[in-house]
Amino acid sequence: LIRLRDAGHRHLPFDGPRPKFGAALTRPGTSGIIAEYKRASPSRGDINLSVPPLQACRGYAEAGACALSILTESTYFKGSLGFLSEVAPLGLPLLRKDFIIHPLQVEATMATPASAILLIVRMFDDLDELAQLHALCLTNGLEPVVEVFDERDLDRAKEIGSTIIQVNNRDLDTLTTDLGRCLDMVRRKEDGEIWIGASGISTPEQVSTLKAAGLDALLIGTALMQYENPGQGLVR
Ligand code: IGP
Repeated sequence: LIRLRDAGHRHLPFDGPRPKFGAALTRPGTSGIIAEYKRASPSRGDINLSVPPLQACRGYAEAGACALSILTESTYFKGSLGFLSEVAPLGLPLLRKDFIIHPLQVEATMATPASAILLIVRMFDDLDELAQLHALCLTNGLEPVVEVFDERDLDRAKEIGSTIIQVNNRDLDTLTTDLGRCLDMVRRKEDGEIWIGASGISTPEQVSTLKAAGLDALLIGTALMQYENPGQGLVR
């Protein structure tokens, strides 16, 4: 059971700028790289607990990342909602990465400078619940990024009208990654959709292959966070 850590109190919405996330991924000349701040993960344990969010993300920004993904989940990823405000001064669009299942979590996200929020199709048995959260994000001006793992997830994402689709290459049971998942699924990309490939990406060759296959943007975490200064892992 996922505790609603954010749900304890009411929040005032953040009223500063929320740069557009989807637009940043498709703007002409963009690197199309979403760099992730992830201190730990279930598959890797501790990855980098020493680099503070602002230092890591400043490096990402300087190396040309077009957006940032920030793990805010505390138990498995050692994240924090506060990281979003820490890195907001960099001016890049921020994606809140967490396990979102309840409207109060969307409300809590509105109190942060996040532009986008991850909704994982697998977390919902009831498609209506996902559709309602998706709609709630849109009404609040938060861009929902809908994560799919297989064809059935993708059917469901399309059914609710998702326009930003993230394919997770990681098998949630074995925690292994297979880039073939992105390559297969992107064949179902339609006009008006923005597609993100995520997990297990670590080389410039993989980036080129995935982009050539039609993915608009690629999300990279572990391969960058392994560096003492994670921005070093991104070559302009
Ligand atoms: C990043 P990697 O292999 O580059 O560290 O993967 C990202 O895809 C991964 O953190 C992720 C994730 C998630 C984390 C994808 N979907 C959902 C938490 C919840």
